[in-house]
Amino acid sequence: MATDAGGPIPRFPAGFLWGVSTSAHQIEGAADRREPSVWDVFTAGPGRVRDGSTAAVACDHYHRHREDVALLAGLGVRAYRFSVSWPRVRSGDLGFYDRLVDDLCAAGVRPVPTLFHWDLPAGLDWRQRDTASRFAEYVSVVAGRLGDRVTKWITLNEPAEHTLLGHALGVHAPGERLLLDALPVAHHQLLAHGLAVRALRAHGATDIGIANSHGPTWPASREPADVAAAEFYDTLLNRLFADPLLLGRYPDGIVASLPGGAEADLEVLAEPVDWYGVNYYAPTRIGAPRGGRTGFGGVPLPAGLPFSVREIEDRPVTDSGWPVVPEGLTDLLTAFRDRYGDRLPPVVVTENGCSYGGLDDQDRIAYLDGHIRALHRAVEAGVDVRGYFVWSLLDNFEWAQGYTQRFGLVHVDFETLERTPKASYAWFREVLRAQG
Ligand code: IFM
Repeated sequence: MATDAGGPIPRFPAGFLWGVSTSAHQIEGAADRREPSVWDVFTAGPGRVRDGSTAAVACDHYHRHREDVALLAGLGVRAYRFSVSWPRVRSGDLGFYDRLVDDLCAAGVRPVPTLFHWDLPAGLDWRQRDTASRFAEYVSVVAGRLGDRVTKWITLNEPAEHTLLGHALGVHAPGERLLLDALPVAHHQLLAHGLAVRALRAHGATDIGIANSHGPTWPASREPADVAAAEFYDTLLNRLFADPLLLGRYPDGIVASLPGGAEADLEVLAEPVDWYGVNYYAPTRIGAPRGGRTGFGGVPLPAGLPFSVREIEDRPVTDSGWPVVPEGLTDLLTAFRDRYGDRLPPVVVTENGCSYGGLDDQDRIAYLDGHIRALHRAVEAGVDVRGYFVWSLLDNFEWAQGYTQRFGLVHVDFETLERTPKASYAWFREVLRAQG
């Protein structure tokens, strides 16, 4: 099976960490057993989610986690990246994560919790600096409870998307439309990251990373206006979130839009991490503003931004409309190595995956096969890559797309909650077996 999509996948270095990812809000359900998050508030509003759904039940992982741990064990992954729900911890229910971590350890699957994956407790706000301190306090509570069994930690998931989609464009929770005035939200999350690293270190943690989303930015043409627009976008998506952590400075032109005193925080933001997590899905083609509305991953962009998003033609697209560009992963990682040099710690691909329907999901197999090979080319080019996590174990609540997009290796019937492994699950299991 591992050879279906084009010969055996080349061998990755010994100790390479193979895993799958999920997040709390997208799979747990049991919303009645925790405090509300900004996503509960957001989805209660009309027209926010494509199919009108909410994550109140989702995959009901909260009650079915044993079945899901058995699926992980059957798949043969060494690690499982999930997220801890801050609202659930605030309601006093750390017991759920205790049970999950115990069951994972018993099954020989390493728990890799993400401490924030967009489900901010309702009432907190990333525009407020104080939210970063509240986050560090919560991280300390979680580390105190789980740190005897959890050794690998992720502070934040994709602060770029949470800033852009949630606070600049308003298509994700909390639904703010601040455009470039959303930049303080980015700074406060990065501050939260640095404070969380310190809190985890205080509990003895030695294996800490972040899951940042990155992708190559392709200028629409060589015209200076297109190149300048692409550089601006690249700064927003890539450098804004990597430079402070890895170089201890913000990219040129950003500081003026940040809260006063942001530069004084850089020492905290640059608190060293043990590895750097990259979520990769696709490149973006960017050109000069065209005056009209343009789209961003299916989301209409307001006029007035200093760039426009252009279509990537001649590529297959997934069900979510994202182009399939495996070599973008090789290019991204080699460009990171070139830009950050010795400052770049070992890299882990903390998410990569695609939305396709059906149980015999040959498109997903081809996608994953292509991207794993592209990752191997980055290894051959000298990038120190230590792990790869598929997004996602289960079909789940895909944010503003509701249940219309299926990213899982395992199909979930959202009426009965029955889990059915797809062809891609069997294929990935064989890949893992072949990798030893
Ligand atoms: O489902 C999301 C995940 O929560 C964050 N990264 C991208 C995935 C697919 O859109």
